[in-house]
Amino acid sequence: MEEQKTRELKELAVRIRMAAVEAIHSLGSGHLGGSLSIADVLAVLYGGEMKIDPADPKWEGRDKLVCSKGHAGPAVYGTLAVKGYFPYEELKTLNKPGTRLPSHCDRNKTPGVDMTTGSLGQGTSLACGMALGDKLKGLDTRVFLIVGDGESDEGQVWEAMAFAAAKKLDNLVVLLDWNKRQLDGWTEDVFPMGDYVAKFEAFGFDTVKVPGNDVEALSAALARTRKGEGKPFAIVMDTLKGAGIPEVAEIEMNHSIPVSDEQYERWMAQLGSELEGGKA
Ligand SMILES: Cc1ncc(C[n+]2csc(CCOP(=O)(O)OP(=O)(O)O)c2C)c(N)n1
Ligand SMILES: [Mg+2]
Repeated sequence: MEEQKTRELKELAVRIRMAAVEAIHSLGSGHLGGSLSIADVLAVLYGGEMKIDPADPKWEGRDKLVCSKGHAGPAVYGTLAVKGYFPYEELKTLNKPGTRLPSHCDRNKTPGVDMTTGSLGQGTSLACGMALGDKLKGLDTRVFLIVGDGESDEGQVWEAMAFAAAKKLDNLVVLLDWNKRQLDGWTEDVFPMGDYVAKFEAFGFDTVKVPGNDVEALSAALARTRKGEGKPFAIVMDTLKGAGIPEVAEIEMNHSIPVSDEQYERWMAQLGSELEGGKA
C-alpha cells in the first residue's frame, strides 16, 4: 500500500480512538476496551474500503456495517462523527436522555448506523439477512459484520455462519475481533471455541487471520473480499482489547471502565501527539 494511504488510515484510527474516548468520558464510563480494539478495522473500512456517502446515509448502493458487538457503539459513533455523518460535538451526548447515540447501536436513532445490535449473537443473523437481501435486489454491495470473540460463544453465531455458507453469501465479510477478553474474563477461560480459522473454514468460509490492529494487514485482507466467488469471507483479527492506549490495555478487565478527567486529558494528549508527531 502507498505510504501516504497507510499514513492516512493510521491517522484516522487515532482520530476514531480520540472520538471514542471523547464520548465515553462525557458519560464518565463505558465500553472502552472493545471500542479501541476495532478502531483500526473501522478506519480501513470507512477510510476507503466501503462504498459510503456520509451525506446520504441510506443510499441504497452503499456497503453496510453491522457491529454485532453493539456495546462498541462509541467506536462506531466516533467513526461516523469523524466521517461527518453528524456533528462531532454530538459525541458528548452519548447515552444521555434524548440522544441519538445510545450506548448500543440503533439504526432508528443514528445517521449511518445500518443495524441495531446489542443483544449478542443477533447481529450475525441480521447481517446474513441483509447480505441475502442485497443479493436478491441485485445490488453490488458488501456487508461487513464485526463479531466479538466472547460473542462467538453464542450458538446463534454459528447457525448464522452455516446459513451464510449455505446461501453462498460472498458479499458478506465477517470480522472476528479476537481480542482474547470478554466481559468478566479471558475468552479462553470462559468458553474457548478452539481454532477460529479452522472453524470458519469448516463452515465453508474463505478465511484469513491477520494482525487486527495493523491497517496495512487489514487493508490487504479486505481487498481480497472485493470479488466473491461463492463463499463468504472471514477475517480473524488478532487484536488487543484496549489497543492504542497502553494504560487501558494493561487493565486486565477493561470491558467497561470509568474514565476520569485526568485520564481523559492524558490519553487525549497521548493520542493527539501521535497525530502531530507523525507516529500515526
Ligand atoms: C445476549 C447477550 N448476553 C449478554 C450480554 C452482556 N454482554 C455485553 S458485552 C459482553 C461480553 C462480550 O465479549 P466480546 O464479544 O468478546 O466483546 P469485546 O471483548 O469485543 O468487548 C456481554 C456478556 C449481551 N449484550 N447480550
Ligand atoms: Mg472480546
